[in-house]
Amino acid sequence: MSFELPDLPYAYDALAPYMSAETLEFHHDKHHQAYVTKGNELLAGSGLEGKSLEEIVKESYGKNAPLFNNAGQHYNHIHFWKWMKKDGGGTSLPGALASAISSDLGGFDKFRADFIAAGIGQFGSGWAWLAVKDGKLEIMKTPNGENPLVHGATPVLGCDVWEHSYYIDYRNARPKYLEAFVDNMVNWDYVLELYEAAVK
Ligand code: MN3
Repeated sequence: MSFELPDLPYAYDALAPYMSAETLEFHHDKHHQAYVTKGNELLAGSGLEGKSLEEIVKESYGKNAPLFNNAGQHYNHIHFWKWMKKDGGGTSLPGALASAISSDLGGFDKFRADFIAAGIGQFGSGWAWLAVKDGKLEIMKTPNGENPLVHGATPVLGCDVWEHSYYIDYRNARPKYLEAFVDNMVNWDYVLELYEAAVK
């Protein structure tokens, strides 16, 4: 399948003041579009043209770095837009998710602290993740376009910590951006949807 840029699931200014329209215009229209355009160029002739995006990500990992970087980032960003919503975040989680976070990760406060620490601790560009591995939730971090799929896990929430995701709104204050992501932007209903699909 060839890659296609999805529309944002909300208006460009929907996440302000936590993520500005200017950030979303650059991040979605320029950065994500570039992964799509470059990914399609690299997909042609790679032998993976007929595969799903998830298969392309997993099968190019460690074998075709240029294709992997762009396909991985395409996958990550498709979900990233859906992992946020207007008036999202905070502690009102759907029950099944709250109880899994409680049993697997020691409760919401510990999840929040560990997820933010993963994003702060990712040196340079990358992602902080909540993923399901062997039926349990785990916090992970990965560099560049990598994601939990290539580590035998299923991502259910990810925060882009590339500077292009926060520099316009937060300058170098990555911790403040991560706090705003968890407290004011996460779309917990979408996280639950992916969690339920991953554990069934
Ligand atoms: Mn990005």
